[in-house]
Amino acid sequence: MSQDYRSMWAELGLDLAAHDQLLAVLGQAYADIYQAQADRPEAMSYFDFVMSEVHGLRIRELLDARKAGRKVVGAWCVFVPEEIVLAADGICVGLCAGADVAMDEVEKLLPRNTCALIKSSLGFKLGKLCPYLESVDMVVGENTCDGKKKMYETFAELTENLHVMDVPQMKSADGRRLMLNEYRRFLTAVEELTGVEITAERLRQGIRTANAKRRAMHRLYSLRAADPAPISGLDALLINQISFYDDPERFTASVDAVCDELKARNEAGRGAVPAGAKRILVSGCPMAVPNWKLPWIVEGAGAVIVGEESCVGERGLRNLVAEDGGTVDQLLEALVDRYFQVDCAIFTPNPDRLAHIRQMAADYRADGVIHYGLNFCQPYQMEAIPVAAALEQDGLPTLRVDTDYSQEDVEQLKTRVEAFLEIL
Ligand code: BJ8
Repeated sequence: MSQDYRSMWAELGLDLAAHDQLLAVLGQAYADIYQAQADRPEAMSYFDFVMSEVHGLRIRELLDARKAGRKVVGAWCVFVPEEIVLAADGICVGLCAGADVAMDEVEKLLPRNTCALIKSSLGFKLGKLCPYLESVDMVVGENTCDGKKKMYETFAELTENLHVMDVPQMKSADGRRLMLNEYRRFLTAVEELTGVEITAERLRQGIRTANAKRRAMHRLYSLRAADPAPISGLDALLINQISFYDDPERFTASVDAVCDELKARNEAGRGAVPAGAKRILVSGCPMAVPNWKLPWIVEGAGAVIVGEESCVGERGLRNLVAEDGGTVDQLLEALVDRYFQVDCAIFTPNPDRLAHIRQMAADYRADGVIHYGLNFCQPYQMEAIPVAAALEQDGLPTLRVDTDYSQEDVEQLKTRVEAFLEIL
């Protein structure tokens, strides 16, 4: 890493020694998992580059944008509408939450039996390890699961720029009204932060940019329906993960370049794995960088992941926002129309999620489903039980995996995944 980045990290107040260690672990994991893959699409080199610069060049870009007067907003959840930030010429980025860091400090403030994603979100702040968190003008927390809600109370004491957004728990008329009011309140907060008045034209442009990104990802998802699958699940996950960090227009063009290559691969019958490899749909909790453990195990066992029913995947990016509203109010309604369809397990009841898993399994011709739950994630772990029972009834074998960010259970998971692949 260049000295330039070290002085940048020092200015951001990062703990340089711990950050060096984190980058070393991340770099090693990346080399072991990604660079070890054979026959990757050439256009993945762009995403390799982004990953290698995820704490470097991208942070430099954010800081340069801030110097030029733009504002940066960070979020952990796909309920935060990026379109509103883009409409104010802001930049929306995902915040680090995929690795165990500063756990000793975290467990002084949160119970041990809190999910790894929540602990990690706080750990990156306490350990001064996330350059995104230290580069943003506003952090948006959302009242989704109970663990996150309560963690934000702790987080609020560590930062001055936290905006907490309420999120409905039921898909009722009142729930919809709540979401609309909260998006309106967020729009006002973004206007105040940026000093930009969000007009209908600006909001429509923000929607177009976010939709273009989603369209490119929808194209990627559909290309994975081919047998042999033209891209590994690991590479597809990486692209999904990078969608949270990258400049949206550059990202869209880079996904399209991958898709062009995958289309040619499909036409030539060339796959990332041999035809007939077992096809797996992964469903459940989001996998943030560098959480590649389960896909690495599944694909290391010779199967291929053909879809992610996850917020770092299709749950987070499916459905478009209507672009034709003539007023800010109409466009806000259109945003709610789309985001209200996100079938996160925090909703009760949540039948749409099972319907979506079934649809994805059919579209991508999955041989089986692996339900991925993070330990102590009540919404997804509890929903996994009826979801798995319903899929089994459909004749779709389903494996429930509950894990965390540690490597301690790797051997045990390998054994379970291999046994599952055997029965498919
Ligand atoms: S819309 S999935 S990104 S909330 S794993 S922290 S649910 S205890 S992440 Fe999520 Fe938004 Fe929903 Fe998607 Fe809680 Fe579970 Fe932890 Fe979770």
